[in-house]
Amino acid sequence: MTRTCSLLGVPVETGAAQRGCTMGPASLRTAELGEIIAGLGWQVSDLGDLTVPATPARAHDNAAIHHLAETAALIGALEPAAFDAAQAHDRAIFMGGDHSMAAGSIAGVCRHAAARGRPLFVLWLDAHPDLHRLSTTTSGNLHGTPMAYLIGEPGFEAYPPLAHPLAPENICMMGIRSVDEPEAAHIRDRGIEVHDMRAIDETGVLAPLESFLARVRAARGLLHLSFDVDFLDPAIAPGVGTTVPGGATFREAHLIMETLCDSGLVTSLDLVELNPFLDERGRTAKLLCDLTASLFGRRVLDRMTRSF
Ligand code: 6HN
Ligand code: MN
Ligand code: MN
Ligand code: MN
Repeated sequence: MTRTCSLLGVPVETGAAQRGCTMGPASLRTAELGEIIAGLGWQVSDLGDLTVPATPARAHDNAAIHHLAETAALIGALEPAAFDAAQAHDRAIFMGGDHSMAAGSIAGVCRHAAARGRPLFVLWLDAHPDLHRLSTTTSGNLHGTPMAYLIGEPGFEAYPPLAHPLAPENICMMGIRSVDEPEAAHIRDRGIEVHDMRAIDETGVLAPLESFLARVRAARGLLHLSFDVDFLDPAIAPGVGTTVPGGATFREAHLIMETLCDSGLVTSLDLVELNPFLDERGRTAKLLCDLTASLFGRRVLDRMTRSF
């Protein structure tokens, strides 16, 4: 039976310091994300772009915060759209947009998992843990906060109430190499599994990934992948506003996607932080499409040039 996949664009940039992420979904469509997945035998439905209602500005005690009302409205609009997309398709893709959107996409997918009576697990590929509370962010960029909201940290009254918090023990973070002190405290207190770049240098990506996937499988969990472009080394993925040196290589990233494909566990994913304004001739968008193709079943041998 043909498997189904949805694409939903979430053109937002209000959570980031720099503008440009609103063009992310358009860039992924130009790089033919949908056509590539369809070519791998999936039935693809492009649901278009999410529209977020306009809201009056809202202040916070933390004066660094900007675009609070817009972010709350984004979460409110995306949570039900993500729930519906996950309910209706075998795999749902959310095309960002900056990473603040994960507060809405993962909240919706959490509710979907709960409706199926299954626990949700999240593989978080990012240079950053995005674990700030609204009270601890000093940049005020709300893409640094979705994970803290999702695990039910206090102080998020300005965001929509969260019906199904994500269990911190169901999170695995890889690629981390830029952590602010309040975020490090949450990682320790909440016991979040983090494989930072030093750990990946030491063990490679496969051993920690396979042990996480074994946990997901044993719990009969659904798996959401949240892929932040800055997980990748900036030398291969320049189209992002928050580059941090020392990121994952081309092969580390493909090996993760190929292993996830073999596991059959991924039911939804975010592709976030692509900033086409900073990209070079679409190469970051094309790389994201190529990595997604590995997740959807493209094999190394299929990538070979067919000239005999
Ligand atoms: N992202 N920790 C930094 C901040 O501003 O709070 C960086 C956040 C980056 C967020 O890359 O999705
Ligand atoms: Mn992020
Ligand atoms: Mn990041
Ligand atoms: Mn910060």
